[in-house]
Amino acid sequence: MGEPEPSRLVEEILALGEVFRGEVAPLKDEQELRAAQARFLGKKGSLSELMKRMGSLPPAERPRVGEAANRVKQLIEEEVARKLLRISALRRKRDLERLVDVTLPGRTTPNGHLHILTQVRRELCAIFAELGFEVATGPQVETDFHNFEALAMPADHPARDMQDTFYVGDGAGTLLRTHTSPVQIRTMLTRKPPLAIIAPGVVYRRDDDPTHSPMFTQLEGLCVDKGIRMSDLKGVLLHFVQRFFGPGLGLRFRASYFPFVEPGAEVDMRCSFCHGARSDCRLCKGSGWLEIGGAGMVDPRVFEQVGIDATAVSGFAFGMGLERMAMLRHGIHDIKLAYEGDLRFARQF
Ligand code: 2NL
Repeated sequence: MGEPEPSRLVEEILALGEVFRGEVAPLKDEQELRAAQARFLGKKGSLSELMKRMGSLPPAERPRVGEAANRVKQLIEEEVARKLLRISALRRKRDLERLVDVTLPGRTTPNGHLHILTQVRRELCAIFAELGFEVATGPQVETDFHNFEALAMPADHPARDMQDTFYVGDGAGTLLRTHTSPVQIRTMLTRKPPLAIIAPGVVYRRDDDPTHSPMFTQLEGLCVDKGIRMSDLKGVLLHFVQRFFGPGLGLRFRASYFPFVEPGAEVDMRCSFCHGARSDCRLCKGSGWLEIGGAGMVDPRVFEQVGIDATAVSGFAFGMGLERMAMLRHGIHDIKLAYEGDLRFARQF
């Protein structure tokens, strides 16, 4: 093969411009256009390929070839710029032609809400706050002393058997609290009467059936001062029942036993569903009463354990299950529903 003909090379270079114009004519977007530009002007593009042949031309012929290359390069760049302008103008035109309904509702994020037990706990705290009770909290892992011993339940006491306890570690000393009473014990150890506190919180027992869960929430109350009497207890609980379940509901005490109170009572309220008027009531089963908790006067032995003089002051205490309060108020039949996180349940409250 002889020397390349200079004018042929120049012609081929100049022809590239037309080939490019033909190739990009149908292109509709910027990316394709840039790719085409690279195919012609890139390092391995068609123009570079042609320019390689310039090396074998006599030096005198080279400037013409270089000139042609520059012209084509400029031509291609101008063509790209023109096409880009047209593409963006077209895009803007389509944008403006699009119909936008500004009256459509916006996209909203659904609101969550507090869990039923949180709602009930907060409401009960607010109701007892109206009577001057402060909220006290404490650890869920407790010592045997705070959970049992200080509450007049020594190691051999039969009442311990009713609270099949979750012991932590190797045994006797540490356990998951079976009630929130230890919070009150801790309060009485650090503060002296007059005291009025409520202790809400989760507690643990080896119970598991439709109305009992191994973990549930309790609210206990304690009031210690000079001259506190059983009638104070009844007044406080009556206020609670009427604020939480409805005005006009009555209250009754039935004698009962808790190791840490004397006397002790089961607390019943009038059935909020039938008010004692239906023998076939599904809520109170016709008894006219609903059990809401236990209560009594603090046993002097408890005061002794925390260093309070039982001859100088007296006190009442009570306890109730928050799940039971929620179930009675809303007619929930299975306690497990409150823990399963099923939104169909959660959304009802
Ligand atoms: C129930 C019964 C009760 C208490 C809790 C208490 C606490 C101290 C001293 C004396 Cl520090 N008593 N608490 C008293 C009687 C009953 O709870 O049915 N709870 C769910």
